[in-house]
Amino acid sequence: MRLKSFTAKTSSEAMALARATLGGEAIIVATQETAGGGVRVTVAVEEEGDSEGTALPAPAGSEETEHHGKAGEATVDRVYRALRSNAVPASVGEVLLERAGLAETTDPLLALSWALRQEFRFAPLASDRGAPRPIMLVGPPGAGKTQTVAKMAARALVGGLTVGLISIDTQRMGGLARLESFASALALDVLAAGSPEALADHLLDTADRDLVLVDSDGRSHLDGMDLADLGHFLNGNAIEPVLVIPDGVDPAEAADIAIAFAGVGATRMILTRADLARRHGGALAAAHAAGVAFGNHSASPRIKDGLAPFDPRSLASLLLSGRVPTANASGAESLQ
Ligand SMILES: Nc1nc2c(ncn2[C@@H]2O[C@H](COP(=O)(O)OP(=O)(O)O)[C@@H](O)[C@H]2O)c(=O)[nH]1
Ligand SMILES: [Mg+2]
Repeated sequence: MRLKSFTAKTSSEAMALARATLGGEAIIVATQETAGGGVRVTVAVEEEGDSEGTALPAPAGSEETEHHGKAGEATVDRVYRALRSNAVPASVGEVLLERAGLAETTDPLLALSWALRQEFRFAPLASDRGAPRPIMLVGPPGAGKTQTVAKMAARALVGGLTVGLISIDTQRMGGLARLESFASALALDVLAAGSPEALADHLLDTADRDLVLVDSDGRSHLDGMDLADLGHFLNGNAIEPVLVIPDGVDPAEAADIAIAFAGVGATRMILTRADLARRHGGALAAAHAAGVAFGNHSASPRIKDGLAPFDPRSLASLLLSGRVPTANASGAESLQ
């Protein structure tokens, strides 16, 4: 048995293409919308029933993909087992497996890196280089937002940058105090902003800093009013909201969280508590469902351990071995 995919504008067109090419024996194993607005149907075919001579040319606007990269069965099987043990949802796993099968390598790490590079965006924050816009860390309560602010501030200071710290977490008991205790260890002040207007004033006060970080109180992804209120603080486009999401969350819930925070403008995410989870499928589900890019990754509560940037290879390593390489290796570059 072998897998083949057919992509067309609609699922019935893709299925008609599959039947026209393969005859009645095609068994549909997955149907999926593609990023370009089309539909991809994956079918399983018996080896004997498949004769290249009978294949019809693909109609205009459709394409047929054969699974015949160098990867081979053992490589695809290793990737399959990694995706399954990470509880990666089937809809995401099928696309990754299909892409891994097309990779021109027999190394599972490189095949999965290649598949991840095709399917996800990677946009790590470089706190040692500053940021053109102030960054607000947003996400559910307890996600690790304050810890992330402290890690980014510490990294920036080590790199010789000037840092501004603001918090809109002014209502909750202890919310501000937690950031203040990190800040005093770094010899920084925290400006408290209880309203969007106060935040706008503090942004003016800190406009000369290389990096301005805004800590926020946790918001519920199930509460539209709470999120709309957060939106007011984001001040149009003036601040970049970055989603902080804990690892090990149920994939469907993680997807809902990411979609909700993408709704207030988050386009990339920082994954925290990776050291406390063995299944990283929630992170993939979140990024895939909401279209947010993989930013950075935290695997320790200690400030000095900082954040590691994500790239396809480090994400593949996390999925295959539970570890992220310490050096920012990017061997995936050697693949096309
Ligand atoms: N083990 C571990 N703990 C973390 C990590 N990031 C954050 N934490 C812990 O998670 C808890 C909540 O973090 P906090 O920054 O206060 O969350 P916030 O409510 O989103 O601001 C704290 O106890 C942190 O020390 C991480 O990467 N690994
Ligand atoms: Mg906090």
